[in-house]
Amino acid sequence: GKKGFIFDLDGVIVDTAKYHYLAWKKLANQLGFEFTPEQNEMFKGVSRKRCLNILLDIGGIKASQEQFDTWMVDKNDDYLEYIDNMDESEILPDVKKTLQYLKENNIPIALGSASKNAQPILEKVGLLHYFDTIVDGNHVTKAKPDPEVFLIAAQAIRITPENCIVFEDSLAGIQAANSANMISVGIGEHTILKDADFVFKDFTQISLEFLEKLINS
Ligand code: B16
Ligand code: MG
Repeated sequence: GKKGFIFDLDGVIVDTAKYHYLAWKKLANQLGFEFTPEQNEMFKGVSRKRCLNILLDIGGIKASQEQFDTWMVDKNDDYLEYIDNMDESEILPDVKKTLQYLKENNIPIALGSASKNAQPILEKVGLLHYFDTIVDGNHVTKAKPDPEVFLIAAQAIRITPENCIVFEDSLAGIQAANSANMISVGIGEHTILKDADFVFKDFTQISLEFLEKLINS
């Protein structure tokens, strides 16, 4: 059947994890504790609300609903300042080449991200026009590893799940793709993404021949 491609955003298309980290670290420091890059690993692919819950656990802080909401806004305001300075130089290597190849071959392309800031980020780096649909944190009720985000994306591009190929950098995202019955391609470390059907360090390791094989499989 006809194939469709679904891309995660953070860690696959751009490296916004570093900006999430700086914004969470600032909040942690304001609240009087440290937040390390290692701890930030746990935040990848995880919703903003869930991240704040984990952060407050790390700091041993109990928050009222009002404080919680304020800190959510503070963190995002900081993050938006970083995003505002993004440009196409922040697109990860060979991502654009991959999108271009798919576009030239009339393959539907979707975004499947946990981020509520996905659209402005794609606009900033100049990739928005490649995407036939954007499914992000504003459209889903269940977070990865639940397959909801990818199933909605597949439906939007009118491709059956078993004909969708998902690119993901988080284990939860790979699990989501697998339980949606999609082909999962991990971007990152074999040791972390061991459930993926394929794993590559980054898009420079993905050849056009490999994409062609996926398209014709
Ligand atoms: P926002 P992805 C995820 O993006 C990030 O990996 C995760 O660290 C972040 O907390 C989440 O988006 C929510 O982002 O605060 O912008 O709504 O990897 O699913 O593209
Ligand atoms: Mg990601």
